[in-house]
Amino acid sequence: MSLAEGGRTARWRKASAPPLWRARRRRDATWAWFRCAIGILSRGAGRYSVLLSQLEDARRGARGPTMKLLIGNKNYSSWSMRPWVLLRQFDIPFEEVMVRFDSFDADSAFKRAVGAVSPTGRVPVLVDDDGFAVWDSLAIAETLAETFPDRALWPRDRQRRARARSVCAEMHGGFGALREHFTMNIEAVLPAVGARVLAEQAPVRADLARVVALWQDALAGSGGPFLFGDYSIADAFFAPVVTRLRTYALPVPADIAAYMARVLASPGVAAWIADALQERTFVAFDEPYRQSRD
Ligand SMILES: N[C@@H](CCC(=O)N[C@@H](CS)C(=O)NCC(=O)O)C(=O)O
Repeated sequence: MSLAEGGRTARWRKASAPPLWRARRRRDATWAWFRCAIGILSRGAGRYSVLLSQLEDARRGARGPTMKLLIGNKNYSSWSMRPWVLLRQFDIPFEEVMVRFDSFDADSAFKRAVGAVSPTGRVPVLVDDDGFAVWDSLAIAETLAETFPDRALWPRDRQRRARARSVCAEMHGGFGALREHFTMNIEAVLPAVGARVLAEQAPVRADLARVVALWQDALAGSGGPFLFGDYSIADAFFAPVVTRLRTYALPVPADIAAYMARVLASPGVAAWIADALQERTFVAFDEPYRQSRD
């Protein structure tokens, strides 16, 4: 049988099919067209939303990055580091406004500048395109995640996202002994201070053990390379802890040393560290043993 004959046969079958079959075939065909149209439309919508976000980026770029982030000295300001590395890591355009640390007295230049945009008088502060200010690192991270939903600043998976939020909140409200005894000082190398504090301070040892356990659990659960798989707010939140462990040469297991190396090499953190090393100011009350940074 030739192809032409085959075609005719098929047409004939279709024409002479009983009315019920014809109705079913019509319904199936309509349904298939409907599904196809939905598929095309939803793929189109996906592309459309990507296009929209690209246009939004272009619009921001064309007008210049107007979203501002007020930060402190990069060598010392661990809370400022978190949203800054997040913005850089996720390629979100912003303008950095550095307000240098001083005495923090009520009438100091720092307090006057930061107090003009935030009632807390502390950095970081995010000031959006309309001049609306958001203070506190965790609130800023949440705001950025909400403003840029296409970037997955939090993990996409619901449970991983919940865990990431838990550990960020834990970092934000805890690890007091580690933070008090090992203030962030990116360019310093202080292994003797690290060893002494670790030997003398049980709460610091407890904080260190908890950080290591937390990172190991997260990495085991996600498989890495970052705490919850891809880089997320959680990694930005622990980035200043990574620099502290390095500054004070605290002992960590090999898998944690490898995670720290990945964080230090990530573009946002690497850029922050490079800038911190360029700074020539030092904060006397953070480093009473020092006269200058030269
Ligand atoms: N909970 C705040 C803490 C902010 C904070 O303490 N920032 C320090 C600089 S790292 C600050 O502005 N200190 C000024 C002061 O203590 O008066 C956050 O997460 O952003």
